Amino acid sequence: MAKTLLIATRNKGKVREFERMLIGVSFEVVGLDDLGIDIEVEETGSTFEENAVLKAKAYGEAAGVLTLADDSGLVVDALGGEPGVLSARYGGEGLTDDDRVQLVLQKLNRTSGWNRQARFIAVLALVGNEVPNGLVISRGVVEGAIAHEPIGNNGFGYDPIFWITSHTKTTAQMSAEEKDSVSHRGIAMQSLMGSLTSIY
Ligand code: ITT
Repeated sequence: MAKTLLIATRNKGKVREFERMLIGVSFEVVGLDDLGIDIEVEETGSTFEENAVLKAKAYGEAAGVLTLADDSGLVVDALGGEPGVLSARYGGEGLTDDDRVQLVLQKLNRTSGWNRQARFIAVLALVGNEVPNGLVISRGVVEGAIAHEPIGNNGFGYDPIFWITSHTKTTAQMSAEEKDSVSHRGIAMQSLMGSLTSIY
């Protein structure tokens, strides 16, 4: 019987990306709702690593199965690294993804093209008895710049303003396959694949 792998995130955009990146692996991939896990894990860490491990351990303990968690975000140099680990909550809890995109654009409205460098960072934590020492962490980074306006309808979160110069488009203009091949989450996932395939 296939081993169960829990994707421990409530972010639907991330779920979509993980599901498609895990096509072909011999796991039964499930989400938090499939296992009826309704705990909320507070992201109290100050780094992506701390928060990814916190989420993987808490959800993994609740589920009792192999668990993969992601902590990720947008780091903008001209904003001193903001939104960073606060990316999902930037500007306050009540905002939508579009509101947060507008907030970043507004904060950068006096910042010229050269100074709009940014990166997406993802840290993945895989937790389970099957994992050597119980925990594997992987990190992926993609460099880009903040566009002057939102462009494209694919993806989620800050994708409409994340411009990848080498591809002359935002990650919201990329197909699923294209984003996975360049993205922070795609890169982190590639380096985790070895650990995953050695388990099943
Ligand atoms: P979980 O904790 O349940 O996984 P979350 O959305 O709260 O969901 P994070 O704390 O890791 O997750 O926040 C990540 C935020 O960073 C996310 O909500 C987006 O705003 C942004 N982000 C991360 N990866 C992104 C991507 O590939 N494209 C666009 N925005 C992204």
